[in-house]
Amino acid sequence: MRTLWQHCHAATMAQGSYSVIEDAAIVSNAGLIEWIGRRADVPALEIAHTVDLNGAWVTPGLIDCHTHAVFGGNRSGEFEQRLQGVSYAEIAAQGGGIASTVRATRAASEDELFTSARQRVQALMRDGVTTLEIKSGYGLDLANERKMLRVARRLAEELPLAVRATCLAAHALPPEYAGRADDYIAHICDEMLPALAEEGLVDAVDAFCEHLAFSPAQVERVFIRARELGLPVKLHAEQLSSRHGSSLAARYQALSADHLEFMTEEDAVAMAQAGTVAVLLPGAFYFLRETQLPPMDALRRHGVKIALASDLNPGTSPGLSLRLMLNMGCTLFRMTPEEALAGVTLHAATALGLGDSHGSLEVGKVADFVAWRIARPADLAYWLGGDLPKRVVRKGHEISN
Ligand code: DI6
Ligand code: FE
Repeated sequence: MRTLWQHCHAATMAQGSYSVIEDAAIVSNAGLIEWIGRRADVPALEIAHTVDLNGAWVTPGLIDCHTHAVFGGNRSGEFEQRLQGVSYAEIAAQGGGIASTVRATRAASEDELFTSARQRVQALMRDGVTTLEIKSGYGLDLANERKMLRVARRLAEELPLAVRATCLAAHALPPEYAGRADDYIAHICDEMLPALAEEGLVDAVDAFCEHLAFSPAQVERVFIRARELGLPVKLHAEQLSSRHGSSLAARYQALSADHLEFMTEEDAVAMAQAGTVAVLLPGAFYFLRETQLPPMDALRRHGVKIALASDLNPGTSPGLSLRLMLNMGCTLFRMTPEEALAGVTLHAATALGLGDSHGSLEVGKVADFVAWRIARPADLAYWLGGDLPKRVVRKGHEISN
């Protein structure tokens, strides 16, 4: 059943630039984009429905390529502590931080996690998000990591959006392994990853490479196992210090390395050569009141693809708006609105291994798009969040929002 969407302008984001088509039309068929171009050039096809978009700007559906949307509890109490001068690292050392969310997540049932995550995911969807990544990493044992990943799968079944599930078992050391980080890494490699992969719960494998988490050597063991299992890898790297995790990620053809405030020029070269996407997370930078900026010039100079994401998590980025991240990417990291939009469309798709099917308005890609009632594409990065009038189309069907 073909639908013709017309009376719109399209920012197609092909090749990661606006690539505007004025007075555009889109033909969707069987969930895919069958044709896109100028309205005057629509081919003679049998059309079942015609939709008038009233002059809207159409962009690809937004993609949030880095979230920890499934978790128990929240950490607003730690937020208050941090505002009184206690650092994130100090809170972690006192048993708070990630460990406190692990306790709350382990204590929650799968249904409770599903219900709280659905609310947060629906908030992101109100910004036009049609594809989302969700990481585990607050269970830190087989049963609880499985519980989180099952919630991620269930969200995709019950909501009109695509979800990629990433296993982040190497997020933090669980208390039962205190002082035995290498043993925990062995447990991840020998027990957790094979079981979770076998159950079809894992689309990619991530780790946290940092002094307060895991060393590059430990991360590498996880990467080797992931690759043996046929799973792509990603990495939280260079968030609080430089450990060249992003170069390590590039050596394993990682889909992305994320955070990256402390990365070096050599890391950027390695990532460019490997095609590893730089996922920047301005919400965490802002919320932790960091001052070290990611090296935007080096990333641009070496042609690293740059994505932007919410990092939605209870500790460092309780961010429920991807459009707010567009603004922060521009204001804090000096991205252009065009770079920012590419960062939540085409480059975000690439960071999830979906670059061939999602992230731009091109023939053959999934018909996920948003028709925004805005004057110019830059409006998407201009407003500080809020609910912009729009219509959201997922796989060729309009969804209510
Ligand atoms: N970096 C982050 O910003 C989050 N995880 C990570 O590796 C923080 C997670 C948390 O504090 O709960
Ligand atoms: Fe994260």
